[in-house]
Amino acid sequence: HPSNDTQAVKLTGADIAKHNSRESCWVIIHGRAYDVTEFLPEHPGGPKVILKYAGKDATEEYEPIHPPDTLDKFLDKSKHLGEVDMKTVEQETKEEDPDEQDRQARIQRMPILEQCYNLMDFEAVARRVMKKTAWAYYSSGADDEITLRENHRAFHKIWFRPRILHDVEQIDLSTKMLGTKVDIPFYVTATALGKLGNPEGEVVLTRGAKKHNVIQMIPTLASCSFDEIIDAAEGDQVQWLQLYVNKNRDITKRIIEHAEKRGCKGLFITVDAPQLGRREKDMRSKFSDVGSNVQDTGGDNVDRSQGAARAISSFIDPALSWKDIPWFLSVTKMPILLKGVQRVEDVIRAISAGVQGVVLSNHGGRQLDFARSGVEVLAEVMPELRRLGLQDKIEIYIDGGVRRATDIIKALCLGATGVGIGRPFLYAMSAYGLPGVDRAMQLLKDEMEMNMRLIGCNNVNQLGPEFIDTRGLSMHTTGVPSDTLGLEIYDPMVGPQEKAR
Ligand code: PYR
Repeated sequence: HPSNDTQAVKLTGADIAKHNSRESCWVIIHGRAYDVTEFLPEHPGGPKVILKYAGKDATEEYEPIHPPDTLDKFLDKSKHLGEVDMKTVEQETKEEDPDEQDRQARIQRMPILEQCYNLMDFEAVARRVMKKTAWAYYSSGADDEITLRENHRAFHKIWFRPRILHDVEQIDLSTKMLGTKVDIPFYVTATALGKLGNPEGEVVLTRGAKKHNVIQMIPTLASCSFDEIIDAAEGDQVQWLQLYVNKNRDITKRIIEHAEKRGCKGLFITVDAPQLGRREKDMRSKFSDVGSNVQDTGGDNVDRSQGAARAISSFIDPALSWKDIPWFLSVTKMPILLKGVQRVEDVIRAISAGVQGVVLSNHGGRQLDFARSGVEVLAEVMPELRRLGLQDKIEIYIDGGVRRATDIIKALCLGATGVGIGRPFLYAMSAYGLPGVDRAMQLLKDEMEMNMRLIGCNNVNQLGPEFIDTRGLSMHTTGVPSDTLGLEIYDPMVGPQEKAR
């Protein structure tokens, strides 16, 4: 059959349409044809979702969840069949999908960006204008989503002890994270599958982070390729890498070495996800595709009926252990941090193991339900480190539930160097693109400047435990789960409204 790029005559829609079965399955992606017959059983998202597009154009479904180098990496060149004359490809008359029509109508009625006054407003809008599968993947938490809620709720249990009559004319929010000066003590933490929310994907976050001089942590499971996200950075912009450790350590080593070569300034090894948690909202949305740019395992034993998260994570090594840490330290000069530490014993062990930092995190409430919030763990960790004289041996970050600058300030008072923020920027990006991310970050800066003044501190070095009352922090009262986070805890923004039927 026609060979790659040297073909003189383009393939036609009719040529492709003939190969519409499991026995011979061709698909069109971005105007080029691919023979995926032999690849079907290996597809980590399962063969079914490909077969749906056998003999057809699969671009729309494929695009958000596959990094651009996926086909080059995972499909032998002999299966790249060449260009298709797209004029000859029959345009599918799309079934009228009432849900999609409603969504489009809601998009028409979106509030203008300036109506978003805080991070939760972006969530409220995103929830109504994102595709259902995308919303389900981003917003879901593990099991009953108790930890998901607790992450934000925990900040409500910490109260301030502001000081008065301290000259607060000058406020400086800047700090240093792993040696990098940043404008405000948060970073954009790693979240997978950015193109589900925005066709441009993670590079939108890169640009937002540049504008506000904060660090972006690049996810292993990004929709964009790692190099695209690195290339989107400008000047001396600093990025870190979040790492899922592959069962095949050669692949992991290549990823680490490449990241170091491309200038990443920190390696955050995820340690709270030997198996991805059950996110039932995601499972229900019947997501069945794949989005990793790194896994090459998979095969027939992959469970394909469990949502996006499970489909993209089959390569993660559940055998990862403390024994592996010296190996990581030996293969890179980047600072290594453990992301997902959840008790003081493990922080102390991390210090002994020689890593430079930890992120106290429960993976945004997506892993172990009833894991405690990062901020509560922080309150357990710091007094013990101070008692042992270890408080300066390591940088401590937290993530999970940060929605307000007061949350950031509380974490810093307890002793964190900074906080990671994930979902809010995804929601801002999904609803409003880069301007949304820009505004979300600016809102945090404005909130933080004001709140620093109100508690009587000029800069982050002045923040300390004396400014907070944490007596309520260990109280774990758990209400009946209900989706109140972005919608009901304060006077909500209006719209986008459902269309009257
Ligand atoms: C998540 O879905 O939480 C991942 O980290 C992939």
